Amino acid sequence: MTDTKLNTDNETVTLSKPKTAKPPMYKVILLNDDFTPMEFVVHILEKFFGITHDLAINIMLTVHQKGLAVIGVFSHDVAESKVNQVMAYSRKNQHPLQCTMEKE
Ligand code: TYC
Repeated sequence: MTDTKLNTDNETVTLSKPKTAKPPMYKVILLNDDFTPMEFVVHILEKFFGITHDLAINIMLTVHQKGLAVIGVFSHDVAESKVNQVMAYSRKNQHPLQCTMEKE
């Protein structure tokens, strides 16, 4: 797709850089706390993010040591759905695990 515009002499000129539609992406972030069991966090990462067991352990330990980690980057709707799933499942299991999203 090539964009055009009229110049001051009313001539059509081609814009050198066509605009491309680039939807904003969102980071899904997992936060550390002192109470959620490590195994539960690993389970969450496998269940809702399709992450392998070994990688899930690594990510969980990163959150445990550093306080937070980005789990993935998604479109707004997918990121929101992941956050809601994690929060609902954690509440259901009475864990205080926090998951949030942030524009990239
Ligand atoms: N810090 C927790 C513990 O020692 C484990 C944990 C890891 C909790 C990651 C939340 O997102 C988290 N049991």
